[in-house]
Amino acid sequence: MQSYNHKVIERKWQKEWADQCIYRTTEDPERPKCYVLDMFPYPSGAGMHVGHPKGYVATDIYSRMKRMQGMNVLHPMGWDAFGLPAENYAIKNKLHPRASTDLNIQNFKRQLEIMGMNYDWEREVNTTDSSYYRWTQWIFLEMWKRGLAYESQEPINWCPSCKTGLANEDLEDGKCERCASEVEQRPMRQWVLRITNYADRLLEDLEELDWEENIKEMQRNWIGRSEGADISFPINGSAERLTIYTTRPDTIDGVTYMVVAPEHPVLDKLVGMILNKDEVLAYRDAAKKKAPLERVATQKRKTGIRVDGIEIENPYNNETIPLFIADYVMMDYGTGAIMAVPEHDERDRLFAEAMDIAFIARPLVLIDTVIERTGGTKVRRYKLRDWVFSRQRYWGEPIPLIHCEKCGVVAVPESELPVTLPSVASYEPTGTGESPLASIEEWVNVSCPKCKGKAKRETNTMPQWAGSCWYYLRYIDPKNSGALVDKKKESYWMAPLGVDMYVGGAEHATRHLIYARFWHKFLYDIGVVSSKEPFNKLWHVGLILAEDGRKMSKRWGNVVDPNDVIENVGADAFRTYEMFMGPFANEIPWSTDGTVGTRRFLERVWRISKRVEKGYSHSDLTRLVHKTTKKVTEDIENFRFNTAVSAMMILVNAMDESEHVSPENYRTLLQLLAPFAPHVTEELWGGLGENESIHRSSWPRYNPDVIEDKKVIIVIQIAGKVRCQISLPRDTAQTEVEKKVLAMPEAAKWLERTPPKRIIYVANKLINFVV
Ligand code: ANZ
Ligand code: ZN
Repeated sequence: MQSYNHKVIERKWQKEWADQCIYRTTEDPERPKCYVLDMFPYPSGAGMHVGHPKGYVATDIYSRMKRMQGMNVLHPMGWDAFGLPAENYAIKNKLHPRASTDLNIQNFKRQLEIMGMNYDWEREVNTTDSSYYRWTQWIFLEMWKRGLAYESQEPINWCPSCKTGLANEDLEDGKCERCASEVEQRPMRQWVLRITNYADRLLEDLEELDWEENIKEMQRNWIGRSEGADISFPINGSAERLTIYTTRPDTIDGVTYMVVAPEHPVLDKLVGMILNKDEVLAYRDAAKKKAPLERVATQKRKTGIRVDGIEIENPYNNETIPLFIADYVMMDYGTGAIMAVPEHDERDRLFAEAMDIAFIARPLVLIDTVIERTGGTKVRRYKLRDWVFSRQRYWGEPIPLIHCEKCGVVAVPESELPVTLPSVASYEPTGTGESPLASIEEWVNVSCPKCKGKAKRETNTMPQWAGSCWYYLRYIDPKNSGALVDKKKESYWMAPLGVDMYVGGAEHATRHLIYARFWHKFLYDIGVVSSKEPFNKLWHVGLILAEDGRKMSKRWGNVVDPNDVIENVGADAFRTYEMFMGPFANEIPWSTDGTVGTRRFLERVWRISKRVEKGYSHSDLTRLVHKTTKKVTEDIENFRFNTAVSAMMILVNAMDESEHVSPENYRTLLQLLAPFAPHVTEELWGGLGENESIHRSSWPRYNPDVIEDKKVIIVIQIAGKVRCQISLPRDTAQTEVEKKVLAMPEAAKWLERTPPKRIIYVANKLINFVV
């Protein structure tokens, strides 16, 4: 056999697997299904760096093992390709985003192919294909028909540099997540999805999911459900009352002041009574410009001013208390007003200290007493806001609605979907609140589907998150032109609990993962899907940092290109290294030396193939093979890939030290390693005389008795040659061992003619018949 040449082997097997379609998947009711999914990539112009495929390698390994374990595995890949980066690139380079997107996809796909991934490419989806987004539009319309999509004029987050409205989920510390600009509040016409209708289910159904607790907790906080009370406080000298929301009615006796959000309408009603009106209105104007998250950030010093001339009465103890206006109270949460208890509430304490307001320590009161005495009502509230769903940009799904002068908003008839994106001369955002589509008159002006009168298309587009809300359903039936997904196929792959394994970045915990769960629940309600939740099991992938410990970025010049690594050490060593780096969910710096280490490991596996001989067996090695099988199986199942690789390294050391390696033991090693290093194991497998692909062989089983040392493997030597072996309880008496061996036809046939002269027994290891 030749020496290990990864370039030849990897190219050869990738071609062979593609030619033989070994990863093609179809529904098979005879076999249990396993749906293994990656968060699909956004194909950027820069291509992938070594950090991107870490999750893909993991699911590749997992899905390969599941297939070898006899499951019918669905493991697809596709492209999340609408969105700002492609559009910004188009603006800069005067290239249609369609063209740059297609180029980027080709490049990403090539990169995944040279990694030896086992995707069924027949099922590839692309969110920017009109045959795909036709169904994104269809889902939107179904929501609209049921009142779950509505037009709103509320002030929303506006990014002045991206020139588009944004959802709360698109902000990071009050800044635009894309370009880091300070976001403003701007009243704008928007399409909004009523995700809050699903808040309880989104919260409660988390309990059933097999997700990491920290991700669930991030979702719980994002949804932010609380139980409390609305209590109305009389305003002295006015018929108005101030209603506040509190989660701690029991602290009402300790209230020392009240606060309203700067936007609170009660200020307008009381304006005649306010002595420092100018000051109050100036504060209100200044607060408008601040981003919501900047206002609530606890580390920032709280600001506010007293509203002079207004006195409030505590309905529980009739004490008179002052009113403040402060921007740490948000208009869009609760009632936009609070009772402040500096003794018990950290935010109130900070504000009271800054404003020199007294603290008072009073005992807590029973909640029911408070409710009764103040006439309050118990309520439940959420932090989750409805999803601002329209963008004033070009590269997104057109919202399939028409504005008619007579009929109002009318849906594009289903038969006319998809509403395709027209070509425009300029992709530049207009900044007017309309997308560039508004300038294409022949596209915008249509006749109303209802009255045939003059009408105009909606020119806003959908946000980047739209296409990723349901793509996992399209993989199931990617070419269906009559339905989003065939009912039978859907229930085969999704019932009862949805996708079996889902892997991606933790940055999606409160965006994609909440949006997709919302859409899925909606599709469940209208009978399109059969599981209540889309993703039963979730693993988040830890970042790979650059060798210098920083994030990999063009800006730092520390990006490692997987193509270079694969060129040098091969895809198998690359994949194995990414899994060996450390615990899967941890953030770990890249090491090029590390890839050389896993390459050496594979070279040793290769060299051992030359010492594989029939007729020799080694009971200690066999026991280790059983132990390793158990460990690798359990480790892959639980995403402990690093310890799976170390276990195989220990086994390879032992094989290296052993004079001979039996074909059975070597075979098992190759099978355990096959998901990690699919090419080299396939090559060596062929060397053992196997004709079928190793990736279609059955996953090795282990004997628990052998592992637990309850049983031992005794090698049987006859006339100086190892003939076979037997597994027996540890410390079986010699006479018993002899009896058992003589009862074995494979042993007896060698002893029939020449009975043994002498029998040498090495306890628990070997029995030697000298003839
Ligand atoms: C009095 C009190 C005493 C409160 C105490 C808390 C603790 P969470 O807990 O985050 O769900 N609050 C109510 N509306 C608000 C608004 N629009 N902007 C800012 N803060 C607001 O929020 C509920 C608590 O946050 C409420 O209960 C209220 O303060 C404050 F020891 O009332 B609490
Ligand atoms: Zn921006």
